[in-house]
Amino acid sequence: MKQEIQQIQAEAQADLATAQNEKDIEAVAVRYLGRKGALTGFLRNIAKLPPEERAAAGKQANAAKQSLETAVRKAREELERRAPEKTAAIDISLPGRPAIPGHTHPISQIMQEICSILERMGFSVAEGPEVETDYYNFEALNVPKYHPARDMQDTFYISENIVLRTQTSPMQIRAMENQTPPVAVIAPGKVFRCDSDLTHTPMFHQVEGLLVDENISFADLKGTLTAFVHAMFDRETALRFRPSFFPFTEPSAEVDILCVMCRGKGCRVCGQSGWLEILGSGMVHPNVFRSVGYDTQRFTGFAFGMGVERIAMLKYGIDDIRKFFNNDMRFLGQF
Ligand code: 2U9
Repeated sequence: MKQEIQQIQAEAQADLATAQNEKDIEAVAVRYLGRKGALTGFLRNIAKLPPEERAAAGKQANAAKQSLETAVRKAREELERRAPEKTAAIDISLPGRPAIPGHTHPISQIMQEICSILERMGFSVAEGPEVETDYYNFEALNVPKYHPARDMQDTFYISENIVLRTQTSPMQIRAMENQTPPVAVIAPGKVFRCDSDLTHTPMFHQVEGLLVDENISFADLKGTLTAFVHAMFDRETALRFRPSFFPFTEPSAEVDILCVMCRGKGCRVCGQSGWLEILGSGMVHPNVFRSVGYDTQRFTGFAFGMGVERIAMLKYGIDDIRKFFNNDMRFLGQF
């Protein structure tokens, strides 16, 4: 497999080295990177490999793809440098290119949609800084220093006590510090984690929700999230709550929805399980209430958090999170 990728890569480089003109370079790009290209075909077949080989094969094939894309771009630039008049023959009688009007980025669109559903349910939007103190990002959320749960989120440290926020929860801690229950806030925004692959980028977006009042129960959490999922996807989308662990909630649950692609039959997108994980949730841990001085005998609350890119990927059937951030107008223009 490794050899196969190396061989494809070597052949592509050799073809590129002999390319004389724009047409030759284009032919190499199509032969290896096009829809029916050798590398594309290889990437498509990765799903058929045994599960333990997929990650390594995917990583290597993607690296080969990126390096070939760079080589093709460089070859074009080199050609343009050597013979600009050949690649850029200008016909001044041609009409100008139409200006493409910009539009809201798909991630912002989804984030606005999530927020507008939750705002209609009565939540207000909280705001706060992207650079946070260790206290607001971790301590106040029941994640003390050296707690093993810190390993769940690879943190970018600015200094010993200053971090790039790894979740949007600090905004909700501040909201609780500034008001007494009932509290119903959502916290949308950028978060940062040292992580990068097909489904993770070092910066991504979250929307978290928090409801605190007297007599709030897990049933309220289930009802709210069910209504949210039905509005975000459709009323046929079933939910499943799986027990989980987060330091800031107890009990905690991860929420799956019936696969939007196969509706539970099992497909590539849901890894044949029929379900897709879309968010985490739980009842707010009493230690979190203690940090903000709330009476833990009187008040209970639920919280939930979701990754916006993940929701967008599921909604639009996108397999690589990085597509959202490459600024390729052919991709972004579709939304
Ligand atoms: C307060 C107290 C508790 C927010 C929560 C999750 C569970 C969760 C993940 C979803 C995907 C992060 O982006 S992700 O990797 N989030 O699973 N978030 S409960 O809990 C809070 C928030 C605020 C004061």
